[in-house]
Amino acid sequence: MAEDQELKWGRSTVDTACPLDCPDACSLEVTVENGKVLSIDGSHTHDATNGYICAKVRRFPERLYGDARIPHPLIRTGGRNGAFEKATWDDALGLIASRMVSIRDEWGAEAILPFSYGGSNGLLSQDTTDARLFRQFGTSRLARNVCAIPTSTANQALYGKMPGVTYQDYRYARLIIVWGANPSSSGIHLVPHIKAAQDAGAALVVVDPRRTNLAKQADVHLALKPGTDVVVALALHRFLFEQGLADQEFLAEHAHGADRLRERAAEWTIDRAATIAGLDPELLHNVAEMYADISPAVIRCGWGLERNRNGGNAALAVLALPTVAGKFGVRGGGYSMSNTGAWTHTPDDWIGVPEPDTRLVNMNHLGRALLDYDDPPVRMLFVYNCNPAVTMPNQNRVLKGLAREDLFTVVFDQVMTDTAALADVVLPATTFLESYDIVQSYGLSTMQLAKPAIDAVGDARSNVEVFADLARRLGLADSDDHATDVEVLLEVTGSMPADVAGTLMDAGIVTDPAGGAPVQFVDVTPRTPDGKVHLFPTALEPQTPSGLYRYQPDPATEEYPLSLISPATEKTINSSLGELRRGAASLHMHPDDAEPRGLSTGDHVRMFNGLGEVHCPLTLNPDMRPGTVGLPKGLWRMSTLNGYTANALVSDELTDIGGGAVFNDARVEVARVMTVAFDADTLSEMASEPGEPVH
Ligand SMILES: Nc1nc2c(c(=O)[nH]1)N[C@H]1C(S)=C(S)[C@@H](COP(=O)(O)OP(=O)(O)OC[C@H]3O[C@@H](n4cnc5c(=O)[nH]c(N)nc54)[C@H](O)[C@@H]3O)O[C@H]1N2
Ligand SMILES: Nc1nc2c(c(=O)[nH]1)N[C@H]1C(S)=C(S)[C@@H](COP(=O)(O)OP(=O)(O)OC[C@H]3O[C@@H](n4cnc5c(=O)[nH]c(N)nc54)[C@H](O)[C@@H]3O)O[C@H]1N2
Ligand code: SF4
Ligand SMILES: [Mo]
Repeated sequence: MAEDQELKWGRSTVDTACPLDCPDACSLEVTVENGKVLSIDGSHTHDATNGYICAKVRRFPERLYGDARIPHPLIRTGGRNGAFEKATWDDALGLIASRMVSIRDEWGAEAILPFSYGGSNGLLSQDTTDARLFRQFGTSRLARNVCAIPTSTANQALYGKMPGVTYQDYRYARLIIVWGANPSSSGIHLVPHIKAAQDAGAALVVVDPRRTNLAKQADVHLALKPGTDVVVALALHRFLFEQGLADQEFLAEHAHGADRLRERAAEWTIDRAATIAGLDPELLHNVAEMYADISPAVIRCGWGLERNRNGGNAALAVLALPTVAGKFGVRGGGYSMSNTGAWTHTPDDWIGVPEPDTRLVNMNHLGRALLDYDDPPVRMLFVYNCNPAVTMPNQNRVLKGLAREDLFTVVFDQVMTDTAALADVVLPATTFLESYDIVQSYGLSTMQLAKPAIDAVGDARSNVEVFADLARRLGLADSDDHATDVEVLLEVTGSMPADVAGTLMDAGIVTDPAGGAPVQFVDVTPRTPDGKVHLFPTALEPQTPSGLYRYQPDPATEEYPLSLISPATEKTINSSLGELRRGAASLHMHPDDAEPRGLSTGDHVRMFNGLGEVHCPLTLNPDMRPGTVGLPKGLWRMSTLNGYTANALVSDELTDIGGGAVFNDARVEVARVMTVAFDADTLSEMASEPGEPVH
């Protein structure tokens, strides 16, 4: 038997990395037997992974070989409601190319809207051959604003995205504030380091409307009303300034704008902020004292606090705290947010085609773009690395747009998502186990090489190869160069500093230039033009209708009094792996909200507002904040009882700063449809979220 056949027909392990949209970017050991993936587990290549991974990625073989996997290209025949027919790649890409040309000729190339987000978050599967193709063709551009825009705009404005405190350094902190993040679900490798710090005597504060697992173990849980973080953080600023506890020396040396921040904070006494946020003023006062007194103190700023009308100002006010309190300069002190600013390379280094000045569409406005935009109207939507039918705001608008007879929709995905089910052409994509990628962590400091463990399943092809093929068909590619994963891998690594690329290719992992565990203001400093912290980033003020550090009141009405939040769940990563969910997901509600509505666990309820309604089972959960209900993010349409997800209730208004989505700003009412008797299994599955995890 030839050597490669022996490999294919024996058992082997492959070292690779997880590129899903998760801050941890685990290093993986994949066991392959007879050409099929048998199991996936964590390896020790990446210290932070420490040999274990989440349960959902251990289940990834069920996606690889599951019924939802798209085996080959599909073309719909017979109009919007016609059936899919099996097609060859040649037929499918030929059809797409000819439609792109005819749409451009009739409407202009801006009538084509490419639509993508995280998918596999790797450097190869987005912003390589795809960007080159769409830029050259002159399509509309997409502002990828669905996530992390308010927080990253704040982090950029204040600190130029200075690299943050790494997970392993949490053990040096004496005070940890986990603010709007739920790492027990959304970045599990931070949790043991928080526990280690607590074991060594550190205090833990959690700021979250839900009593998460970490909140249960915290010294103080600030169970604030969603959307009120800005006033809570401003009250801490006011306390620091008014009590003479602000670090004036540090401010004078390293920051601008402290006076203007102080002015805006002046109205937020502890009492007033506590009233708005629905908190016990004494608890808030305790946290203010703890933060002033205890060092090293670190704030883990998550993404839960940005997804509302005040999200950008909330992120600004929270991230400004370590500057005002002077918490930098020691290991375990400062903040952690996203580490994307740590590298020197950007996709523009390898795309090689300048971005045209074509129409820019905010992805949160997909429904509006499909229904309302003219000049030109959107005639073709090309979706990849994304599942907008369930993940974007104002789901009814999005679904109505996708139902347009005169829209030509291409969906390129691994599985038959809710968006793919509405497409005209469906293309099968490889997963990270079938192609190369480069995995750059946004929570930690590493970049890793993801290698194929198996051949592509069915007819699946990688993004790199499909967009390169399409470009050739459109006469855009100069030659056959840059058409395979390996060629593009070399091109991307060729744009990086030689030592970075060399270590990545040789060792499979490389640490960012900040060195992996930087002490803020010692090893790294703000990457703003003058190296200072800009506490009052005036350039943002004109783009912020409410003004910087200003609070916009709660949008609740008598008709829709409850806040709906939809946080990450350990069962899926966004909607990826949602096909593996058993049964309907359940709405979680505090018993105090259920009682006056006459609701109990197991009821089939309808949750509604002016935008839409969702039917699902109900679970009473005392860990929810009264007045706030929760349904997990990332549900597929089959996971509720009427085929709509939380996004049917979420408006496509934008955040105060950055144009982000307001997923946690929905206000709703809930009523019973009927009482259903669930079996014990289903009830225990329902009880496990969005309350808490199973690790
Ligand atoms: N298992 C799993 N992991 C994931 C993901 C996933 O879907 N599943 N998604 C990934 C992605 S794309 C992202 S962006 C990150 C997100 O990860 P996180 O930053 O953890 O964000 P969320 O899960 O949206 O919300 C975190 C917490 O914020 C709380 N929250 C909601 N509204 C507010 C508010 O107004 N203020 C405050 N202080 N808290 C609030 C929620 O109750 C929740 O516990 O996770 C990544 N990791
Ligand atoms: N209600 C509510 N909605 C939310 C949120 C919330 O908090 N609440 N959170 C939001 C957040 S934080 C985010 S980041 C967005 C994410 O929303 P999306 O960007 O839509 O992310 P996914 O749902 O994971 O969809 C990614 C798709 O890409 C596919 N894919 C993966 N790898 C590849 C590849 O290599 N090639 C191709 N062609 N396809 C691939 C996957 O199979 C999957 O179907 O959702 C947002 N939606
Ligand atoms: S999803 Fe996150 S925790 Fe799970 S394997 Fe991937 S990087 Fe690790
Ligand atoms: Mo996200």
